[in-house]
Amino acid sequence: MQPWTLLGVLSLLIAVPDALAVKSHDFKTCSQAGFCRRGRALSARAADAKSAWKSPYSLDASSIAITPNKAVFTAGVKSTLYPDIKFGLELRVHEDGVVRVRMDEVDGLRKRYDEAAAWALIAEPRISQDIAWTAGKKDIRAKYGNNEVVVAFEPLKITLLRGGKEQVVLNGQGLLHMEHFRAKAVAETKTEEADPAPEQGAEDAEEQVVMEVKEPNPRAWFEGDSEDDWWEERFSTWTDTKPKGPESLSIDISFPSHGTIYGIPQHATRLALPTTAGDAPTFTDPYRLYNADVFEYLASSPMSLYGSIPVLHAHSADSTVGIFHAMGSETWIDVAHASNKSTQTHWISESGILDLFLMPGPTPADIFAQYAGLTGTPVLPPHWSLGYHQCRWNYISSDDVRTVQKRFDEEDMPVDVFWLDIEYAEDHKYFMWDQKNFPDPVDMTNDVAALGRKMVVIVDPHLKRTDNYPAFKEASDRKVLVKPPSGEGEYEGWCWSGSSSWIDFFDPNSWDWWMSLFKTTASKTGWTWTSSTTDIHIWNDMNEPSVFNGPEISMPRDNIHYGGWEHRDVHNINGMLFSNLTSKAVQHRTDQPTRPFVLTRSFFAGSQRFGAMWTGDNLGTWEHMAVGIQMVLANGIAGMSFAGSDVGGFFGNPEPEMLVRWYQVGIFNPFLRAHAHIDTKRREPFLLEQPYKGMVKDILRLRYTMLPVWYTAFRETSVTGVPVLRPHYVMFPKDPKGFDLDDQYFIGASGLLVKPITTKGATETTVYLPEDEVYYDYFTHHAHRGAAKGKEISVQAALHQIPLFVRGGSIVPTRERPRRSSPLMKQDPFTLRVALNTKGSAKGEVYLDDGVSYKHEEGQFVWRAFTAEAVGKKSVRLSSTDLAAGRPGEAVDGVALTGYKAANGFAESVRDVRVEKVVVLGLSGKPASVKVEGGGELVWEYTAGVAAGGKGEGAASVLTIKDPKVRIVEGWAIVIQL
Ligand code: NBV
Repeated sequence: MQPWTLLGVLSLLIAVPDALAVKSHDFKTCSQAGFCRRGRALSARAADAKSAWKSPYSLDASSIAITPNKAVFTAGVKSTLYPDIKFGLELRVHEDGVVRVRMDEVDGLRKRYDEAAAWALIAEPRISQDIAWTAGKKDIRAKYGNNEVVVAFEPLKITLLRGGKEQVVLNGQGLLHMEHFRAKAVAETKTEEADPAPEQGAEDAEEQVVMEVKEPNPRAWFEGDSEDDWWEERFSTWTDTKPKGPESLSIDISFPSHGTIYGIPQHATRLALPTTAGDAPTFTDPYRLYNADVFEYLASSPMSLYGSIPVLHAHSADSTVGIFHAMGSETWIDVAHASNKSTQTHWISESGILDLFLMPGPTPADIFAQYAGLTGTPVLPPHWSLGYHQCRWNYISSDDVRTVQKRFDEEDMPVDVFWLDIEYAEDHKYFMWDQKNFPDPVDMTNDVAALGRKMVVIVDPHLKRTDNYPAFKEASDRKVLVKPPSGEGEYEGWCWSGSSSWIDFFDPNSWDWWMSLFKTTASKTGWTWTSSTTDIHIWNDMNEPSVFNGPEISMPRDNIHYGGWEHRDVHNINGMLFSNLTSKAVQHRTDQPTRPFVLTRSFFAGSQRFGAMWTGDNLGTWEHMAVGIQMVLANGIAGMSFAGSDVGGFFGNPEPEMLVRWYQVGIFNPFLRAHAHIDTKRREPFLLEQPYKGMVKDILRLRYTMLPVWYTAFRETSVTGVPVLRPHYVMFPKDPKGFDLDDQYFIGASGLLVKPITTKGATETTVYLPEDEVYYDYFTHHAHRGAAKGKEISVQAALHQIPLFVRGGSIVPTRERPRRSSPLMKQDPFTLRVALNTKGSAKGEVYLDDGVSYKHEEGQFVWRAFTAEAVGKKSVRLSSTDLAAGRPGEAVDGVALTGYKAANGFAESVRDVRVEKVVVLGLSGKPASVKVEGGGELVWEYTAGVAAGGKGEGAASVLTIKDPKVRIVEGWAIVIQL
């Protein structure tokens, strides 16, 4: 091992909780990235010039070509600075109103990377047939619905309007700049000396400069006066050869009617993005999107992290609009507010074409649908993956795994999954078990699976370069490894496995082969993972990719991928392909596909279709606990709902109070996993002293009781794209008081509102109630009343308490029998919490299927609506109806719903599952009788209290119906006579 590698590895292994600090010098700031520096300098010049600034780009009206159906137009674009360079612009409006704007250089010296959309999009979007572009003297425009797109010719400016009001403006500030390809000029310098003697070479001539006579550069006003890092760029000890020269893309995107923006994950910051430019910006650097393995990242920073989704929402009380930029190269985004009602952003990318999707909204829900229409919805995960995952770097042997499982069982703590980090693999050759410590991987997995549990095992993308490692050998033989800048041979870098290479997943020749490795049965054609079982699922880490001896701990940008593209062109997409392929591999390792679980650290637009992500190596600090929530919310609104952060914090040794709070945060993340660095003390929940141990047990059990809520929320997001965790602006888009809220949020459409505590020593907190509605404390049933203009309430939040509320008007299905793992809950009865609203009604739903197969696509599922309605003044009717049957023509994942029927094997398999308890909160008085419609009196109890319909606050009235003898799969009604 080389000395620097050893140092690198050692520094990674040493966690110093007291002096935790990111190694900022490992990563570029904008001023250290040539193209970002150039982009910011451009906006500085524009700002200095104020109104005198004019974009040199204009549309050549004579070149406009409109397709015969009038739906798409193309036109030439020119820059006055480079009259000979041609650009092409194309605009199309999709059926759902999304506007796609593409611009590329035409007949350039080289080709710009134009395939990012191909990796992110699910299909070529359908173009609207109802749109007609009309070209006038100064612009070309198209009206559709309440929207209009106007493309002004000179200077080029593209505006999306709604109801005549500007929503999105491109190049309104004149910062569009597509650096065209050019030949590297031999510096033309004039000297006062005579021309060099003919026998002297050109190179010598360059060196002979005595005094340079500068010619004024007519383009300097726009692009600066020097070839700033055009042809070569250095960072620390690395040199990027930049053979293509400058090719960056700058574009300003303004939202004149929107004062708050969200999205562009992944950054450790607030959900409502703080400013990076303009007056007194919060951050001095732009938000960076360049997938990176940032060691000990800061809890508040615009620095890049492991994944990138170039999606942004701009929001106001009137409307929401969205942007998706299909861009795979490094991108920096400045954010400024011209006023508190408008936002300006400036996107600076290293390479690639302009391929921008304007999502017109006008509500957040519309944007989720529009974005899902482009890149797909989150996957419906295996049900067990919503349970608790126990991870650590590392469980050191198969016996260690067995002991940990035993301890969970002894303490009656639920857990679904045990994880193995990199030390299971011999010499970090993933798939290859370390025989000494894991002599019996299949038996170990079977022991775990005996209780319905699963294992997740890490497979990193760096392949140890040794011929006794089939994954490397076969990849090398197939020539599917990423190439060095020369384009010849195999790129070699350092990672856990020492000298390593990386598969080029852009190469289609790698796909089937990679998928074949995960087969658990032997194959005649190549190596397969026969020492695994179908109860093993996969964790993909280090896929940014992380390269210990590479620039910014990653791959050199001038490395070469399939098709001759440079790594810089595809860097942000690269990690996604690895985990997407792995997900497909796990899905198809059996003849009948089963739902895969793959966790990825790196991700891009489209990753949501394949698996889950986590927020990487967080620190065991309160700040990291808090920002983890904000990061998970931001991922959700960018499509990546299945997200969580390491419970406990990866680095450090959290004290018991922190650990308890972290579990409270974790159970309200879609993905719930505890994880810890190799140098930390063991901290499995059963190791805690009382009362902490009991608290964590209760917290985990709470998560398990709520699995029906989580799964139902996942069903919805897998169809609509509306995130599982819903921030206030998504739920109440018209309430400005909620726009900045990111420490409390709703879970799906369940009506559950949670505010996890992330401060030390807290005993109470405030919770914002956004409407004039009753919110019931989930545990105490205390009825809090909000106000039409919003209201803050104070609530108790001692260590054993979680501020969790049920919004009046919701019915929440839970399963309250403690079990050791989620599959053991399959036949468990349900409890329904009916939280009446001020009008005395409520609704909710539950979705169930077998949780592992794709039979739900054939109609094998149970999907019920629960409704409570006031019937006259004297009774409330609570009923269960079949949502599948009630919505003919609708489809789930493209498959028509068939509802409950005899052939619905899943419904059959749970046909005896009962509702064992119904709790009705907020009734106006003691019932006279409670009966199943057409049946006899039920057993019930009533505690008088505050009624939902009144103005009162305090303990709500509670009706508890015991065992109403109704089944979950069937229609029924319970009538409460008052
Ligand atoms: O594989 C070891 C760790 C893993 O535990 C962690 O979750 C990843 O984010 N991995 C990073 C590599 C090294 C971290 C210092």
